[in-house]
Amino acid sequence: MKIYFAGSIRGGRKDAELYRRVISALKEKHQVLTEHVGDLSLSTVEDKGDKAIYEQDTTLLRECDVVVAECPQVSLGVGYELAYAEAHNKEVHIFYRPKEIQLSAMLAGNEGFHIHRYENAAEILAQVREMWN
Ligand code: 6IA
Repeated sequence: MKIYFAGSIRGGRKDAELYRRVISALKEKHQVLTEHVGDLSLSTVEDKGDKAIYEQDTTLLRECDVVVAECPQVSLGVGYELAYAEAHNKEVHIFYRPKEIQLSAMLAGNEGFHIHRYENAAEILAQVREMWN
């Protein structure tokens, strides 16, 4: 399966290490199209140009089979990607920590999205492996 992993970039990188671990778990059995989201060395300022990023990511979103989003903080880009995925009839899975954030009603209220709650890294890694391995 081709998986598009979405996670906050300009919205904040505090969970980048967790993204890296989730991506690594998904890669045990599948192809992850967006490994850069978990790359701790990437700068959020010096990048390759916004137009190129938009073109690349929307192409990958059309190409993927499933979208997996980790939502520890508010990210306009992730919200946009989820709506784009829905418009292209992709299966969408959203993971978040209810003790730390209130998920937007525009995501939580969408019955087409699969919403998963977790508390810590071990829990999300177990959920991901159970679902896709
Ligand atoms: O609004 P945000 O920047 O938090 O949006 C994050 C989402 O937009 C991610 O799920 C990515 O798929 C996409 N995105 C945002 N910036 C980039 C980007 N910048 N490269 C690829 N996708 C992006 C280049 C370097 C970056 C990894 C630091």
